[in-house]
Amino acid sequence: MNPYRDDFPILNEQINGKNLVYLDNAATTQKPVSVLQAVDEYYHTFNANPRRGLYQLSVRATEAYENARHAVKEFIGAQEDGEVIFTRNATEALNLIAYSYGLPFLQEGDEIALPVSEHHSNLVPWQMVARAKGVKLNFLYPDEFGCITDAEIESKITSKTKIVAFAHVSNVLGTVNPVEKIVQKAHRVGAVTVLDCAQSIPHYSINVKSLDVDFIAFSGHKMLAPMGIGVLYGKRELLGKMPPFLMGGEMIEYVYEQNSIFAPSPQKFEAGTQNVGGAIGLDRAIRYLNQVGYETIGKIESELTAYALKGLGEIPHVAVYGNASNTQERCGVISFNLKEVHPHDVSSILDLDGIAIRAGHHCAQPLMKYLGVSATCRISLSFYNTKEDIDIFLTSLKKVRGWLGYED
Ligand code: ALA
Repeated sequence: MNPYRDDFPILNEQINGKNLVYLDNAATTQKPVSVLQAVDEYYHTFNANPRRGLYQLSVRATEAYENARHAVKEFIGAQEDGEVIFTRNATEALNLIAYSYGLPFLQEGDEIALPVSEHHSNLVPWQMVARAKGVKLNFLYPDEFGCITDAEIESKITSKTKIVAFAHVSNVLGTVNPVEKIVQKAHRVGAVTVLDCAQSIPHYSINVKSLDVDFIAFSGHKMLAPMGIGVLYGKRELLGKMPPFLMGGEMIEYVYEQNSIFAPSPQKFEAGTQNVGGAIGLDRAIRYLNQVGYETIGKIESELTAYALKGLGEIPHVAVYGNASNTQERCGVISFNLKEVHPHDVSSILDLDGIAIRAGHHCAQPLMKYLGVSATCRISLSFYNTKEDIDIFLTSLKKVRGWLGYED
């Protein structure tokens, strides 16, 4: 039995009279009791607006918020706390880079290189920069396994490239992109790198120094923390020269009638009241992940991924996208289709058995077009899933075509 399941009370819920089988962890993860309790304790006992009050409660809230920043700094191996900016989510972090780095520092004729497999959150903000500045988006296309090849890296990242924005792990195919090779090439041509870690940070230990990335973005809610808290990491020298993204309270040194002097990072990028409860939840989620350990997480998830891929491979009429044969490093995010059945129907029918999967374009429409489909079904695994979860899912999936009247 998986020893972590008891930490996640939601896994005992019943859906349609069946035990919940939660296989949509790439959309959001469930939360352990320790995270729920930490957030609860904050709101029950020391909720106050941080940085503003000169009284006990506000001081405690400020301390907890800044401790959370320090915990993130340690977790990702940043150089200093000021390189960690709290945002609402990865999307907001990526928008911050687009508005505060892309708009001021890119010029007409420059290029932004990015894989066609990017989530819309790491594509649409760059389209905005491209339109505003006359910049070209240069796409890297994956091979049949969903991987970015050396040839693509060499030919698409050029002396014109000023930003290379890419996901560490694809939210559709589970592919792990070759971060080191991409970062090396980007830096050789003088481009900055933006790594979307939203899908990788729940599964891999991330060290910004050894990866040598310039920016990373991730969301708390995909790594056991609450929704509404995310992180932007940026190298100190880059953050230092970037203008603020949002203007308002607490991001200033001094405000005159006609202009303002901005505070240094991270305050410069954190206008308005911040999500202290979310930051505390993230701090606790980091502690939980560290307790389980990435080695254990990797071991459980690789076994489950191999098991699920094998099971899917044995079901007639199932087509798995990307690295179906499990021959290359990958995460437990698996996209597939069932012949002649729309993914929404698959998802709705599985829901009758209490099984939660995602169906649709997964906010990656250019990739869907590249794959020649409009939508896929997707399961995504976490270390708290079990082989039993996968067995229940496979058994239910086998029934779908029959349920719709197909004879085989
Ligand atoms: N980005 C999340 C997903 O891929 C919502 O499901």
